[in-house]
Amino acid sequence: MVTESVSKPGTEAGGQHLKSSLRENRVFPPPAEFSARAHVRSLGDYEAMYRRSVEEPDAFWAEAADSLDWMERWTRVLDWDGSRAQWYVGGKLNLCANAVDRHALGSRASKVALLWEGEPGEQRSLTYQELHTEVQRFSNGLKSLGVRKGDRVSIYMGMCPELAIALLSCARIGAVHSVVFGGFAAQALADRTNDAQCKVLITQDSSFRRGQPVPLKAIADEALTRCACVENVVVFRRSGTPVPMQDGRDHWWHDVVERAERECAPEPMDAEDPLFILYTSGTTGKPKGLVHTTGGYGVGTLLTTRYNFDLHETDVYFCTADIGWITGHSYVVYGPLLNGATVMLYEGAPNWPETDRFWRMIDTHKVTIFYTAPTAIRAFMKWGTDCVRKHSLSSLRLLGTVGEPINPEAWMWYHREIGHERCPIVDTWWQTETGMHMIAPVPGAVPTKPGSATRPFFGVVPEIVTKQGEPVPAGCGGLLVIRRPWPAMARTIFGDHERYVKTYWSEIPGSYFTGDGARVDEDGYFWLMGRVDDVLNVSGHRLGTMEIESALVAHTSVAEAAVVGRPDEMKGEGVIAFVSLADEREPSPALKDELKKWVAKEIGALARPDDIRFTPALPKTRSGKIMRRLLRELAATGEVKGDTTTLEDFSVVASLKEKDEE
Ligand code: 6R9
Repeated sequence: MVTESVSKPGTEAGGQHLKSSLRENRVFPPPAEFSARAHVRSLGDYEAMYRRSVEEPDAFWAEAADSLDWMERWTRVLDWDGSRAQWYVGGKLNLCANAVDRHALGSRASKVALLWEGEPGEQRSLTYQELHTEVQRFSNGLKSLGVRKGDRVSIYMGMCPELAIALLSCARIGAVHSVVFGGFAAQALADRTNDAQCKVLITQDSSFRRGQPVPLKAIADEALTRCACVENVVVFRRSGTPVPMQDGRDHWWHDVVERAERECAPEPMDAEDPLFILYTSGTTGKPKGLVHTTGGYGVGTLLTTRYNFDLHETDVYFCTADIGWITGHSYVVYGPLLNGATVMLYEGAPNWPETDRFWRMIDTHKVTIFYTAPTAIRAFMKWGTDCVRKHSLSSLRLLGTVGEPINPEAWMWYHREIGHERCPIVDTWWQTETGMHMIAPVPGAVPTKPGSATRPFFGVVPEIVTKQGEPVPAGCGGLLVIRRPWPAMARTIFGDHERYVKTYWSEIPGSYFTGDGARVDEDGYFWLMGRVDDVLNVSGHRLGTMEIESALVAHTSVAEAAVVGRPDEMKGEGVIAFVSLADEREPSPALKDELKKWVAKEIGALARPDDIRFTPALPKTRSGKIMRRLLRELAATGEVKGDTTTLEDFSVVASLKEKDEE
């Protein structure tokens, strides 16, 4: 039983630090002074709005859509046949015009849109008017390279204003952007660029991370040897490091915009025209290119940004996510800019040159809203409070987290050390697929509990069910599903609608299958418990075990590989690979190292295994399936207690255990 107690903001009920979120019972009501100025000011107001949003969804989402400027009004809010959703049917709009033009041409012309710090310390800011100019010129630049409505554009850059400009320019001319995180390796970039059949690739010479240049153009060049679809490459000069330019294919960003006309009218887009593709890991080796469309995504990100961050005109908003992930798409670029916010962008590492970099930036730029990941918070905790307490942080009024469940200790530290017990913490549960926040406390209204994402956003109907789709009683764990469509949902997997329907809408018929486990307490609060499939969450980044396995078996020394997650205090989950070697290859520490490096080179440093364990064979069921459950148990605890009755060869487990005891 979970017992609830209400405490004043800033006090810990019982004064205890509880390890397990299952036993967490602290409740933090929204600070009164925060609620007084919030968009939604009481739990009653939230509940009334929520009730209306689910009882009259069409009316709710129709009203929400009025926050965007439409070129042609839609005729129906939603068409849904169980596998294909169409939101705002017949509507026409342009999201770049909504994110930029209407602010630039209205009262926000001289308001700062983007505030940037490079890792070495440079600062730049662009007003909405300046952003408008830059976006129009780059849009024309893309057109001059033959990019047309519907064409796909691959983007492989670091965090800088030009990255946001690249996304917005694609949106302006109706091209579909496919951003690949700058930490991915050449092969991953090539695979994604080929899958989406991108015509153009936008990159930069290099960016900075921990004082070192990240050679993006060089990595892109390697990827491009495997991408026949790419005709033109645009290279932004960020650092000035020399890079080879291929005649006829590679063009400097500054040359492209210099030649371009100044004015570019935004393309009228159908509400259901694709806006972007973003790849994410699934349970097979092939990442899924999730397709997000224009109207519903715009409405969903605009509304969640406004309510969940309680965004106001004077806010300075800083989300530390890279634009290469969905958080960066929805809550660095689209959501905040659609609302006309001032958005802070930072290029590099949080501990460069010192561990107080974020806190320094918050004070310098008077950041009011700060949104980061639990894994980052755990790193801050490790770095100690000295570097935090040197800074005032008095501009902050709201904190957010995303990417993985937050442990209550990290929540409390964030609350105390960064929020000074004055800032609500908004724990946002959502996914690449959902496009927008799905479960999160509306901060002026919903009391928070450390470790819980709390309650659903308006119009979202989550439920916990068994594998058979039966509802489970309050307090019991089960599968998290979403009962009905929402506007920012991904519409399909690029080129594979069947996989989309099978993965998301068939597992529990009639519902969206999230792949997460969760439970609900008697206050209707959701407690997320992690993935129930073969997807790992390493430092808030999604990784498919199969992707890492495919990379490993591509190495000539490897016969077979199985990858599992192991609980990790800092990263949430660590990557453990069990590897059986090809004939005549001998295990050695050198080979371990080589395989770790190999994975980092094939996929990216984020996928590098924390540990590799050699084994003569992998434990399999009689039908030949690798018994991951056993391996997970072994990786976590060093022993296997679970049921092994279907195990093919008991000696395999015995030998794996011996290895562990070495
Ligand atoms: C936005 C994003 C999605 C997966 C998701 C879940 C985990 C994200 C969470 C969370 C608990 C939160 N996740 N936010 N778990 N509490 N607040 O991270 O998208 O990269 O697609 O990952 O991340 O497991 O299913 P994505």
